[in-house]
Formats: sequence, C-alpha cells, structure tokens
Amino acid sequence: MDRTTLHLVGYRICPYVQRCTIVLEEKHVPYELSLVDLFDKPGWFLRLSPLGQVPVLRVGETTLFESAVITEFVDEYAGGGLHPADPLERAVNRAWIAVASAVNVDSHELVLAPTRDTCERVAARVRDRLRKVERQLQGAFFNGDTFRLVDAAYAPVLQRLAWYEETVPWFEFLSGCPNLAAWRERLFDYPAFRRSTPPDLQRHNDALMKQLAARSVGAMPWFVRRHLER
Ligand SMILES: N[C@@H](CCC(=O)N[C@@H](CS)C(=O)NCC(=O)O)C(=O)O
Repeated sequence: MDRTTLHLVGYRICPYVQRCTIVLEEKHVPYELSLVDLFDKPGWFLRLSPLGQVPVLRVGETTLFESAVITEFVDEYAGGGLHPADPLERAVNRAWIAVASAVNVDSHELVLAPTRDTCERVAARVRDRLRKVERQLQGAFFNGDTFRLVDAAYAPVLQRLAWYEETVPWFEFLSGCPNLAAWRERLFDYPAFRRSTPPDLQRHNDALMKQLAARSVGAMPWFVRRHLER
C-alpha cells in the first residue's frame, strides 16, 4: 500500500470532516485536502464515495469513508494513543462517538426544521443528549487528562451549536451542564482543534444558511430565517 500521501476529500463546514482534520493535526500527519460542493457533487467524488458523503480519505489507491473509521485509521497509522488501550473502555468511547454523530444529525435537523415548534423539540432533544454526555465526563477531557478520538468527535458539533446559540440564545444547549461547558472551552482552545478551524469557518456557515434559504421550496426553515434576519 502506498501510504505516503493522505488525501482528504471534504466540505468546509462539515463536522465529520473536521473530526478528521483534528486527528490529522493532532498526530501531525501531512495531508492534502480537496473540497467538493455537496450541492453539486462532481462525478469523480460520486465514484469515490459509496454513500455520496464526505469525508473520504484516499490512502494511495485505497478509499476510506465514515469519519469514525477514518479517524481510527489515522490514529493507528500515526502510532495510536487516541483510543484507550482497554477494549471495554475503547468500546465505550466508540459508543459515545456514535452519540456525537446523533447530535450532528440533530443539529442538521434543527437548521432545517420548518417551524419554531419543531426547532424547539429538536433543541430539547439536543439538551437531553448533552446532559447524558455531561454525566460521562471524567475530567479535563472525556476520559480524564488525555485528549482522545471521542474529544475530536464532539468538538465540531459543540462549535456549531455555539454558533446557533448566537442566533437563538434560548437554545441554551448546555443548560445544566457545567462540566460540559468547561470541556467545550478546553476543546475550543485545544491546539489541534484550533489548527483544524480556518479563521473564516463561521463565514462558511453563514454562506450555507444563504444557500439553504435560496434552495428552500415554499417557506424558509425557521432557524435559517432567524439567522439571516439577525
Ligand atoms: N456517518 C458519516 C456522516 C457524514 C455526513 O453526513 N456528511 C455530510 C456532510 S456534513 C454529507 O456528506 N452530506 C451529503 C449527503 O448526504 O448527500 C460520517 O461519520 O462520516
């Protein structure tokens, strides 16, 4: 296998892609990044990505997809250490990474919710999930002192939820979660996370809102309208 060049295919504000760039940065693995337009997916991308989704990682002639798979591969490829050594602890972390993915799906649903009522229901679901995460936190990071893949999985979605709260303060996603609030700040300050966050990332989110507004058929999603009216 040609392991010399890792080539990540992504979309600028995709939280799953950012999980991968956090881990690549954390492990100091050189990589190339190509961005695709998910509203107009190129043929080469559709041939590469079985689910038509980003992220995709090309390792020589081999294609990997699914952020959980890619981040584990990058960690192992670069010597490991971002998953606990104990199989049960590792499995628990994988399970909580799946919860982070569920929150990603919720956050997408929240943005596209047609009405304020639907948005409120999804926001309540997010708060509920995050309270469960709060009870798992063991210290500075998810497992204690060491930054792991599970931390990389949550940082991007917590960042996007923080942006959404700038538009709708009553979302209060972290209400009743003091440990999670402290963890979030620590993650936002974490060097690999900062390196994975281009300075204009939030502007890409604004651009996405405009794209979603332009593409909405009938009424604009409630959150998108609020965001553009700010
Ligand atoms: N389970 C996948 C989810 C990836 C995902 O949902 N990516 C979104 C962008 S954030 C995507 O490619 N959406 C395009 C589509 O589904 O058509 C992972 O963890 O990598």
